[in-house]
Amino acid sequence: MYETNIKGIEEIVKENEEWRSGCINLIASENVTSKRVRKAMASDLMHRYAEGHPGERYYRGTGYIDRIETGLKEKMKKLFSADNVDVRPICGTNANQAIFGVYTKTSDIAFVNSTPGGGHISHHKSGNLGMLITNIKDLPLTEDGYHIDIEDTKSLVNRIKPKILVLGKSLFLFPEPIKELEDVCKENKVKIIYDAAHVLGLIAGKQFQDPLSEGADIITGSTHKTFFGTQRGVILSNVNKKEWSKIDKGAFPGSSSNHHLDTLAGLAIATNEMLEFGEEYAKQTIANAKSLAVSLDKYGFNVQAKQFGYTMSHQIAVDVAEHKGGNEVSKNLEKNDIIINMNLLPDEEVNKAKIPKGIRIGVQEMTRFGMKEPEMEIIAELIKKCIIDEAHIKEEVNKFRDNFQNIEYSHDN
Ligand code: DSN
Repeated sequence: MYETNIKGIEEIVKENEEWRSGCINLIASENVTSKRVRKAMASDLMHRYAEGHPGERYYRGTGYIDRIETGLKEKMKKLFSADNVDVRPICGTNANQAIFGVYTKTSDIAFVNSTPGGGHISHHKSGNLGMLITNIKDLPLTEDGYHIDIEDTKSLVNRIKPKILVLGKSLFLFPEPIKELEDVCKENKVKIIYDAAHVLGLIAGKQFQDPLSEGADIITGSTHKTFFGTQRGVILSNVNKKEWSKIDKGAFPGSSSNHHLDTLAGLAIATNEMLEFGEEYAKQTIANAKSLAVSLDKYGFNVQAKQFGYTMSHQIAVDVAEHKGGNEVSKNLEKNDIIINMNLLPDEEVNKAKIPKGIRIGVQEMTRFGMKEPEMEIIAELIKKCIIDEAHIKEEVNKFRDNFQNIEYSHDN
């Protein structure tokens, strides 16, 4: 049913807010922002334009925006030990578009993670890389499906000589083999682009790999999954000035015009929060993911990558084929206010995307609400009750979630 009446729309917004506050959200690509970040977004900045760079805009009236953007860039450089940063992409896909446009021309070849292997849509034929080039090859995986096969990749790089190698993905359990592939890429003049959208906050918190120091040429990412928001994109790199000036043009005017100053101010506050609380938050997030994996395994769920300790990130993957697959499981959980997404697993065909056997679970949002290992055990038990016992648990979920309403790792409280 559609709502066109203003009051009706406002009512939907309110209802969504209320409903969400009772849900256990385990979507791996989302997070919540602090009250201070939200306040900065609901300001006059949302009406303004600021193309170009601070101090050299194509618009007048940007003095305050310039101060925010300059400060944000300095903080990002510090957080990621990067000489260059572009905070203007309005999302991760937009950041990827800026980079892909700089480093590829029609006849070039790219290596990426496959969709079942976790690769993001923007890296693929149907996404923005596919709009630039057609020759996109999937990186080979080891038998377990959650790691890139290093030796096979090295020989493919030597033989095929792609222009870019895109690491990082959406189903992202373990660090990528950047160090191991750095030499072969350098010898063959292959640029390593690392899409950190999912793990940006874990990198900022120094609990995941450090892509730039390990040999990646460029990091792209979104700023709202394990990072503290707002929904935007970022590009980070230590390439030389001449190369960076091409990336700069890729970001503007290449892939964006104005860059949404309300979310820019929010991101500036979120970045301060990351500098202050990022390490503690990232540690807890990863500990929570492991704890949830162990508890789900204990209840008999087929949690993936057990032989590798399940995960080193905010995510876990579960094969729920024996429970009617990811589509059914995610729908049943949603009916009980537990929100997750169905997900292809590495050994599935891409045409199964709407009926995959897997689910992907991310604990970063519930961690931000202050949950720790004991709460992960409760969440596992709730999932077990819903999926294995087929019990109605909505009220139990809402009651449990009631105790976790404050945004932690912030100065909200
Ligand atoms: N597709 C999103 C995800 O859920 O991983 C990222 O853009």
